[in-house]
Amino acid sequence: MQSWRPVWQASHDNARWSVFASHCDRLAALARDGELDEVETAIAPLVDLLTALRQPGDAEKARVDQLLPGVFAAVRAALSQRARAPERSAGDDTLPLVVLLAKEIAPYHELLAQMVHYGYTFKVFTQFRHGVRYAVMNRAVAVVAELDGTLDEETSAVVTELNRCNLKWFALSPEGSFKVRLQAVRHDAQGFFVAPLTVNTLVDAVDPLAFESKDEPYRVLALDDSPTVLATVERILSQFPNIHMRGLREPSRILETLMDFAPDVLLLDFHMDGCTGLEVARIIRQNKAFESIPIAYLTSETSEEVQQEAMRQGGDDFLTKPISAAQLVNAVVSKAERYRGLRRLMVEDSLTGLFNHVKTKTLLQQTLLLADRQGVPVSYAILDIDHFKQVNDTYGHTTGDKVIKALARFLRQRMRRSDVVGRYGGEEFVVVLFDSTPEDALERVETLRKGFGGIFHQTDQGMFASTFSAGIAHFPAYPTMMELMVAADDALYASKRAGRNRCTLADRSIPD
Ligand code: GH3
Ligand code: MG
Repeated sequence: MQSWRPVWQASHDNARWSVFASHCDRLAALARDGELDEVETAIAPLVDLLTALRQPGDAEKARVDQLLPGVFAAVRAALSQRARAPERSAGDDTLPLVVLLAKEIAPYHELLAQMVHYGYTFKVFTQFRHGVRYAVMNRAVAVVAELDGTLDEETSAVVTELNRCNLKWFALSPEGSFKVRLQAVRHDAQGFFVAPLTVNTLVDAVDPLAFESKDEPYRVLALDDSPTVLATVERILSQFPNIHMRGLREPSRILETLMDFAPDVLLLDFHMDGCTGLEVARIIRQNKAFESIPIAYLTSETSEEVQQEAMRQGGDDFLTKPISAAQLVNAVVSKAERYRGLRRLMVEDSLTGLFNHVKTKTLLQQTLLLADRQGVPVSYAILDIDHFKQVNDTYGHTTGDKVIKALARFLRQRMRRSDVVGRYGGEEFVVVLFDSTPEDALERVETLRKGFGGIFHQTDQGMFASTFSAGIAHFPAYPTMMELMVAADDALYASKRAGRNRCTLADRSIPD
């Protein structure tokens, strides 16, 4: 405004115009960087006018006079909006980000409110270009782009940019015709939603992207008494960052190394000094813990008969020397993948992917042993959904399952890596908090309880919220696994008796 007054006073003074023009450029750049859409839109015609200005005069002055009030109004509105809580975002910066590019914000208020309960920062942009820039700068886990039933030119440019930046995007369309789905697929859409978009659908789609298990590298143990063979295997496998290899030359150390390194695949020399690979395989298979670890023999043996006998005795594959890189890597990866899948099946609960009952108890026992050795406290909590039978009775079993899955997802997201989260069965969950005092555990479980109660579950018969009750017991106050479990169970029932939707701490104090 200060630079406009001099122009206004002398509308034929080019120097004054150019100071004013530079101020407008600066404001436009600020608006762009600050994603102040309204300001950017308001100032654009002014910048255009000033850029094209050759012989300024009264007509230009009148036009600027017309445009300026709009710019000021937009700046004022943007400033006051900044002062208030942001209207179009939910969540905080540490949570994974999902960006929605939509024509209007209003239809998504509910989604905005809900996504934060599911552990996401969620932002809606009506200016697609700004949304994309925001998504790129903040490494969004996913972008959802609303289509008008077709991919218009602007949306097409936007998703091309997303693809270029390696961001995953989903199409959201009012209709799901083959034609529009085909368009989306051709633009590398990760998925396709037909409006209206519900929080469950969105979360189910983006969860795998946000919580992609950063799988640890496959561990490969190679037992061979020849340093040359070990070096060759190492040279080949070291080119793959997702494979971690360890070499061993002494067969006598196989069991302790298996225990310590826990490989996903064992490469076993067929002929060694002092024993054969077959004998080593039999020793390994006699241990329950290693009865299903994949074994691939490294051998120069080409006799089919010998190979068949080796397979019969617990081998899974033969890699003939000289080892080919492709053959080795294929064998290692395919076997490791299958073995991991198998182990996962054995420890996971199929509905939720959390640890199952047996595995949770094993992990609890291990955690207590470790805590005892290190002298750190452990808290153990049992969570049970309140009136879950009513949920099933009112909304059906499938909705009941969704509530269980929602709680599982919620727990997984909110827990630390060192914590154990398991489903004990039914609507009962367990969390084991390593290095956690009773006060810390109570605070964390209370936060979970309140957060879960804020989630709305959508059904055809409307939305509802669900709660859980919890009981927490503490190690070493309850020094054995049995005592700990019984105490937490009693505390849970105290919560239920006291009216549900609360946490109770088992109250035995810690011995001196
Ligand atoms: P409370 O507040 O006392 O815990 O009451 P509640 O209704 O939650 O407890 P109750 O033990 O009476 O009922 C639990 C119900 O959970 C009964 C069972 O049919 C149901 N259930 C158990 N496992 C599953 C499951 O995997 N999926 C679904 N949908 N329901 C399950
Ligand atoms: Mg229950």
